[in-house]
Amino acid sequence: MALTAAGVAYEDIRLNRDQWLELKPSVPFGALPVLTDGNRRIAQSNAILGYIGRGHGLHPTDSWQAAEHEALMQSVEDLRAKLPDGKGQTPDEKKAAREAFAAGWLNQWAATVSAQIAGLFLAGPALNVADIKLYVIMRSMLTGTFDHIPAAGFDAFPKLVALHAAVDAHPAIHGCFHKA
Ligand SMILES: N[C@@H](CCC(=O)N[C@@H](CS)C(=O)NCC(=O)O)C(=O)O
Repeated sequence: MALTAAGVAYEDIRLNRDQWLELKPSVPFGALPVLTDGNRRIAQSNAILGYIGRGHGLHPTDSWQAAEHEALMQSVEDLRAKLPDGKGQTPDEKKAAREAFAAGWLNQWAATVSAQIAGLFLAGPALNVADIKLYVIMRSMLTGTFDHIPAAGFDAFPKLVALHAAVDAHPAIHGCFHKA
């Protein structure tokens, strides 16, 4: 999505399980995504987003503001790590853990992020890669990717709802999820 927003030609390579298991040992940190640019390779989604953003006017040029955006992007990785995955739990235990997470950690995260949104996007009227990062995690929650995370979870945070809607409607992003 960042490359699409940047207007860069790219190849999106998706792997099946066998292809991934073959590639995994050779990939930095043994995880995806990985960006290849010429003969160089970089892993970690936030490093990839920062690289694309800096090169294409989608990341703040002010060093402090860029660090603030990077902190927000990192908080999304924290969110993914904190989300109870239900392993070793009964369905009822998983449900309770997810609901407690939504009411607690996730609610606090949303309040913290919301307080940093200038509006419409994070830094004002222009899209940045951090907006895309926030959009993707919110979208997965709003579309029910995670059981027991209420779809109405962000309703108390109108700036988050507005940012999500603005990224979704952005001409460079809209086609990624919505067919014409
Ligand atoms: N912190 C990493 C997380 C990467 C990650 O969790 N990748 C998952 C997919 S979302 C993965 O490669 N899983 C397959 C595996 O570990 O074998 C990032 O932001 O890129």
